[in-house]
Amino acid sequence: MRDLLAALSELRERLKEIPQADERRLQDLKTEVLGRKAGALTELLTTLPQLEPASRKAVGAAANALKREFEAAFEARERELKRAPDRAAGLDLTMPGRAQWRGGLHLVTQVVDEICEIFRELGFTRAVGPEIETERYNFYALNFPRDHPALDAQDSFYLGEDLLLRTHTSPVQIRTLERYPPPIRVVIPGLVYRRDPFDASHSPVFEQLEGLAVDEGITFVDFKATLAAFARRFFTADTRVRFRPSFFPFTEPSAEMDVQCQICGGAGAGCPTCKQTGWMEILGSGMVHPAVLENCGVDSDRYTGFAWGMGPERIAMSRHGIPDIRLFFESDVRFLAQFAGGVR
Ligand code: 2U9
Repeated sequence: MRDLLAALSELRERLKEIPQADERRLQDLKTEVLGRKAGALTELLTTLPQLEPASRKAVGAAANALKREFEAAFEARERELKRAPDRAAGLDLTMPGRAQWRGGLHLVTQVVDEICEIFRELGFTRAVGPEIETERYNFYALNFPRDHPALDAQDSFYLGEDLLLRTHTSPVQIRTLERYPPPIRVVIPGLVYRRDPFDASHSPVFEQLEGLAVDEGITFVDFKATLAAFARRFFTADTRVRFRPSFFPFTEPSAEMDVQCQICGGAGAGCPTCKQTGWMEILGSGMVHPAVLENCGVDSDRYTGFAWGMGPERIAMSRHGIPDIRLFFESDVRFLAQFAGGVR
């Protein structure tokens, strides 16, 4: 009995070696103490049945407790040794991971997709076209006079005598009219380029979204009702709209459409977003000029149509009260992440 207790306290001394043991020593120690055949503690436990019942219980409990202590100490040291190479390399793999940034859609892309989806429900197809154009597609087919200032190299990015970066997406409508017979209903999103300054309200490259409907019997009422329906779906169902007369070479008559200011709700007073008017201009539009239809080989006695153009950056700015267009092009994640949409 006394021998057994002495053996136990001797083993307790061995326990102190574990935290310092290297990998090899740890394995040896484990075999010496817990080994199934000749482990000291295992052997000690096998002698228990020979003890008289009174001391068997006390020694057994002490031996089992010591066994658990050994097991826990071995496990802890084994875990530590496994981590040692990571620690040496300056890594701590037990640290919690950083949240993954999965990326998201740019606010302007989200607005473009949303607008296209509304027009899809109204029967419009999405189309795209080249960013490098000829003067015919970018200007002349659209009824621009030869001396229009937009044709000047000061206003547009020319790449050669008759090649330029498109200044609007309208050439894609021309290509559509040339290629497909009416009825036509298309929306065309895309980047356009102008020699504008890069300031709070201008950028030399920006997104545009234009639309075109051409068919027999299309009237001014179809035009106003379609664009008003769009505004009420994109903003709110009770949004008020108004049309003001305007001028574009490719539409006659032409109009600009305003919606009630989304920031002040139309009140105007003290609102910087609508400059206190209570209204925000969101698009330019009109009935397609007969000369444009004829330039594309479409019979303007038989067919009429309407067209419009809008700037998704400006629409996003008016919806969210964003004060500076440059924020869309600077790739500052702190700004963009506020609007991070789903992954496409
Ligand atoms: C064809 C016939 C007609 C497209 C139109 C506008 C009016 C317009 C601007 C709004 C802000 C461009 O993004 S913006 O700078 N656009 O005001 N665009 S009508 O009319 C067309 C286009 C093609 C064949």
